[in-house]
Amino acid sequence: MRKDSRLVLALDETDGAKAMAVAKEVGDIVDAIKINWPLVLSEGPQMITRLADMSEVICDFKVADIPNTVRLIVENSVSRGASAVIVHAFTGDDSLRAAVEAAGDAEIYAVTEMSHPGAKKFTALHAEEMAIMASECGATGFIAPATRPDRISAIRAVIGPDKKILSPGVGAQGGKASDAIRAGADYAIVGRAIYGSDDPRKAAESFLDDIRTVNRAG
Ligand code: OMP
Repeated sequence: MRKDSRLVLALDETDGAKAMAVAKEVGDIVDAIKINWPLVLSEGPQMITRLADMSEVICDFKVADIPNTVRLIVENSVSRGASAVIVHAFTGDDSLRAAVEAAGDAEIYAVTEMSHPGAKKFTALHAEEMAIMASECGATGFIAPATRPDRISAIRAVIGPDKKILSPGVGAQGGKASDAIRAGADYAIVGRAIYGSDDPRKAAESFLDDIRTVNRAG
C-alpha cells in the first residue's frame, strides 16, 4: 500500500451513490479506501471492484474463522480487487497463515485490540502476544487504537520498525491522527468525520494538516 498521505478513508456510508461521491472527492488524497460490511451489505461486493478503480482498497471484513473459511473470504476479496484484507488475530496461527497464503501479493492486517472501550476487557490483555504470533505468520501489519496511543506504542515495541500499523478511532471516536502517528502508527483511519462531513474533501485536508505536524521519518 502506498504511503504518501498516511490517511485511510473508512467508507462506511451505506448509500452507494453517496459513497462513490465521497470516494471521488477524496480518492486522490488518501492512501487507501477501507470498505466494511455496512457498504458491502447495502450495495454488494461489486463495490470493492468499483472502488479499486479509483484507489487501493482494504477489505475490512475482520475475518475470524477456521482456516478454510478464512482462505475463501480472502481469495474472494483479492480477486475482486482488494489490496489488503483485515482479519482478527485471536483465531490463532493456523487461520492467520491461511489468510497470508490466500492473500498472495495482497496484504493482511491483523486486529489485536480494537478501539472501543469494550475491547479493554478481553483482547487487549493479549494484544502483544497476538501481535508477535501474527508477525511470525507473515501479517503485513496491525490495527491498533488511536483512542489509546499508548497501546499503539506497545504494539510497535513488540513488532519492530518494519511491520505496518493502521490506526482507527480518529475523529468520531475521539482519537487524534497526529497522536496516533507520533505513537508509532503508519496510517490513520478516518470514517464518519470525513464521509459524514458536509465537505468531505475539506475534512480530509484538515486531517492531512494534522498528520503533517508530525516530524517523522520512514
Ligand atoms: P469512524 O469511527 O467512523 O472513524 O470509523 C472507524 C472505522 O474503523 C470503522 O470502519 C470501524 O469498523 C473500523 N475500526 C475501528 O473503528 N476500530 C477498530 O479497532 C478496528 C477497526 C478496523 O479494523 O478498521
